[in-house]
Amino acid sequence: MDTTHSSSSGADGAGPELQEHFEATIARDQRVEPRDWMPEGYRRTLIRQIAQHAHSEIIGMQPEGEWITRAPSLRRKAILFAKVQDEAGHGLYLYSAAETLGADRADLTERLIEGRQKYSSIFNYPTANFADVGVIGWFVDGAAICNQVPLCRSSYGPYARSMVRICKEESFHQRQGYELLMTMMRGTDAQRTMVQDAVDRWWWPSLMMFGPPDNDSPNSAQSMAWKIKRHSNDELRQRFVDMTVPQAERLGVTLPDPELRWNEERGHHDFGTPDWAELKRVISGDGPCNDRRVQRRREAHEEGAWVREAATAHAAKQAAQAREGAVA
Ligand code: BYC
Repeated sequence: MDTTHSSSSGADGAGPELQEHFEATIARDQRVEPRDWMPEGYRRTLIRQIAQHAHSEIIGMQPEGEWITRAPSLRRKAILFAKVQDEAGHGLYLYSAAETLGADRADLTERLIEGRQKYSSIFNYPTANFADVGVIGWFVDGAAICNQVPLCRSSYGPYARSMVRICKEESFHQRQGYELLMTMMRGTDAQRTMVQDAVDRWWWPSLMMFGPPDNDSPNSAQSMAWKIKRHSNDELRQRFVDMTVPQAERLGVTLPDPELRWNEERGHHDFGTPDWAELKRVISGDGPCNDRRVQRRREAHEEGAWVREAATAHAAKQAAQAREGAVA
């Protein structure tokens, strides 16, 4: 059967054999690859999620990046530099994965800086002190691991494969954050206070990273049926809470939720309800740092125009030389 497909075709009106082949691929837990026929909704959903994910990695460089010049030692500076660079790399793998679906990277960037495409709510909060760098590593990268390890089994091949390396790097990021906090907790009272303050500010926004509750998540059912997502938002949020509570005890900090307790019957921790109105506000552009983050991204894009122009001119020159060489 011909499952080859160009990005301009793929209307859902394709023959039943193509539809059946796609559904059988999903049912057998096999991968859908770029040249396979796929329903237009599947393609659109993937571009939406992968682009948002890529944008999150790139915008996510900012809150921590602001601390590179202020890191307290050369060692901390080198670690932070490496982490922020990794995030740039993650963004690039993800934009490449989106391109295999026919998306244009320049167009995705335009959508981000014009506010037409989303990125993770978590990066719209400020980083007030150096402990925030540790807490982002521990909570935000920890949440990213919970969310993204299952995406290594996502049904779309290029997305799943990009997740494998990203998750390995996120594990390193989480550990560096936790190690930084361990060091601060062994320090002075003032350092311990900084850590607890950062934990208090980042806990609830971190829980919101997993998205709205399942009963208010319009995309989950279809994305799970297509095996793009493997678990619901609430399942992953629960997994994150269960993973983080013992780590907090070990570290010696208190998670700011009076309702947090072990539920023997469920075999999970019960926890309070995040402020879903706050999540909606932040997603719709009204968080503490939304304007600043997008403005910075816009400036970086404009400042980088000469690099893109130079690279394009260089590629054109190389291509012309190759053509001349082929003729000679
Ligand atoms: N923030 O139906 P739902 C990182 C949107 S990068 C903003 O549940 P879905 C890192 C959602 O897009 C972390 N928007 O959606 C980087 C949808 O809007 P549209 C990023 C959110 O897609 C640097 C609407 O709300 N991770 O780890 O089924 C340094 C309804 O939601 C959020 C990823 O992108 C949010 N928190 O599920 C350190 C992972 N939540 O498009 C670390 C991949 C929801 O319908 N993405 N929305 O207008 C996913 O797993 C899923 O897309 C989500 C949402 C779980 C996030």
